Amino acid sequence: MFVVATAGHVDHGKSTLVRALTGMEPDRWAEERRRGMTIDLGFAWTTLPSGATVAFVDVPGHERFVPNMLAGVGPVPAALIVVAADEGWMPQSAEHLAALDALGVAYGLLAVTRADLADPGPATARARAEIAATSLGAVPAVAVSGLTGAGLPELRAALDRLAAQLPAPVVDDPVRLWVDRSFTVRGSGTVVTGTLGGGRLRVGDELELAGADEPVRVRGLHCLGEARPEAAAVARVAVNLRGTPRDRLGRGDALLTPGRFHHTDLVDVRLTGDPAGDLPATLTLHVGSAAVPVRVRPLGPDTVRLRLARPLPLLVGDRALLRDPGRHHVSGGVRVLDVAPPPLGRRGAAAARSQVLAELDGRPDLAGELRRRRLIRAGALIRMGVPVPTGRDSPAWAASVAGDWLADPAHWRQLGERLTEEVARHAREHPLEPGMPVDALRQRLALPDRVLVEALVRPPLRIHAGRVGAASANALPEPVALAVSRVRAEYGDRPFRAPEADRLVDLGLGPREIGAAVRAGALLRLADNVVLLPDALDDAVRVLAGLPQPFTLSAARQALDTTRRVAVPLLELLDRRGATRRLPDDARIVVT
Ligand SMILES: Nc1nc2c(ncn2[C@@H]2O[C@H](COP(=O)(O)OP(=O)(O)OP(=O)(O)O)[C@@H](O)[C@H]2O)c(=O)[nH]1
Ligand SMILES: [Mg+2]
Repeated sequence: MFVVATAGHVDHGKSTLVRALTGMEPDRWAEERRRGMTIDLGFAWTTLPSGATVAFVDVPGHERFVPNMLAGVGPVPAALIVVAADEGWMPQSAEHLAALDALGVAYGLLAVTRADLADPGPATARARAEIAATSLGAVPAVAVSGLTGAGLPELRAALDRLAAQLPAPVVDDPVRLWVDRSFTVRGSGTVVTGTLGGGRLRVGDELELAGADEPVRVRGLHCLGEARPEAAAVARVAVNLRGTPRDRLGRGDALLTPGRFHHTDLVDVRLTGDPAGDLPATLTLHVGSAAVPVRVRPLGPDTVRLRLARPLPLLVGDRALLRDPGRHHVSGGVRVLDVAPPPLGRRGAAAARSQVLAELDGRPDLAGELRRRRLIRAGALIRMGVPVPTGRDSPAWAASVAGDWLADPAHWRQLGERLTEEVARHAREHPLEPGMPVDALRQRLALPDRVLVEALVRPPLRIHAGRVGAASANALPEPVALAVSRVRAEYGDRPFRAPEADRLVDLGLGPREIGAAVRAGALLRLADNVVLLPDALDDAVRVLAGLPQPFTLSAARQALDTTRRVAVPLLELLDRRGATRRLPDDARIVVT
């Protein structure tokens, strides 16, 4: 299937032509038929001589309904431009063409209608000249009459040739279905329609809907009136959604492959029409079927920052259109350069940004993104529309540095150097600590994720017990190591006697030294100033297990040959570790 949108001035015969080609009524509303005028989008389809199916999105020509027209052409890559032979080129012929040009539509046909009323020659010549100056370039022209049917076979043949020219859709792409209609079908619930430009939809798929917390599920699919288990781009589709109330979504919303799109209300774009300096401060941005008011901030002769009134799922490289609704003026097209641009708080930031934007062309560029963002998750880049190669063909610099984090190679090297410096500085300032805590390092280096710190640690540095230090960092500073070995020498044969506070002072074991020895596992702290050698715990359990069970505090104290100062916190520690259990009468048993 291929999809073509009509374009052209009011009353030039667009709907008549679609009706003549398809036998279907594109004007769906009674009011449209009563007034003989299209108000909203119409949909009709037919089979061409080659067997290809063409679906038309028929748009209104009246200047008041240009926003509806834009919602129809936004997602459609080909246009059938209609000009009446008897009226010739008119204002909305020009405005519609400007819109197609702004969106970069490159495939089209010219149909000069009402050829039974006037010589189609002059209208054809003028229209071809106007069209040739746009993204459509030179297009084939066919003179037709919707009334007599003259020229219709030629137009069908021309449509077939157009279909053959269109680039093949990318069916592996994520789905971004811009909704152009939503309605309720009795017994089925909410149905939305749209033009599927890329990807594939299946019954049962879960899709993301901006602003909804829960994914929405595809309950049924129709293509051109027929139920289908799946639909691949390009296609006109009607999607029945399970459990989604009708008022939750409408024109301008998008159904998305979950997790594949970045919703943004701030984008930097390149203009393809009026220069940045000529734009008013507020305009309407049209993209897909959406129309959103935007505030415009120039950042260069042809680059601007747009602040959207509501977020949209936009990708780098997207084409969109800016229009001034008050003046009925298409200001021009935009190409999205950045969907997650940096804030411009600092002095000079805008000027620097404008230089960066001057270098961008809207083509996704992984190396450039890494250089500018320095550190980013692969998933975040993909959601911006920047593909991240994986597997054997991907360059080494595009490999993740940790988890799914990617880094600019120069920045990553620099971070490694800074990490080493920070660890060395920490060691100088805290000689008794066995290394710098990973989280402190994460904060010093302003890294968003702990795994990045871990990935930056290289020998001779290593991570031990949540700290980064030299591999020998849990060896104690010499004076502390000496003091501990004296404790061992003095108390080794009476392991449950703790040195008295003044003895600790004599040994040079103040609170900081004790802390260092405890962290290094060289001493066991029972309470302030109550320390034992670390093997004392296992020994104590052995001794206590030899007592008649249950045993009292005093029996334990005697068996361990120690004082209450040691016995009380020692038993409490054994309780906490589950080695002993305290009974209601304060006696204890050893847990075996
Ligand atoms: N004689 C003649 N009349 C035509 C032809 N095509 C359309 N008309 C008439 O022109 C009028 C407008 O036709 P539509 O098809 O409604 O025009 P449209 O471009 O769809 O108009 P909008 O959707 O409102 O922009 C109708 O009265 C048609 O009958 C034609 O080829 N020959
Ligand atoms: Mg019409």
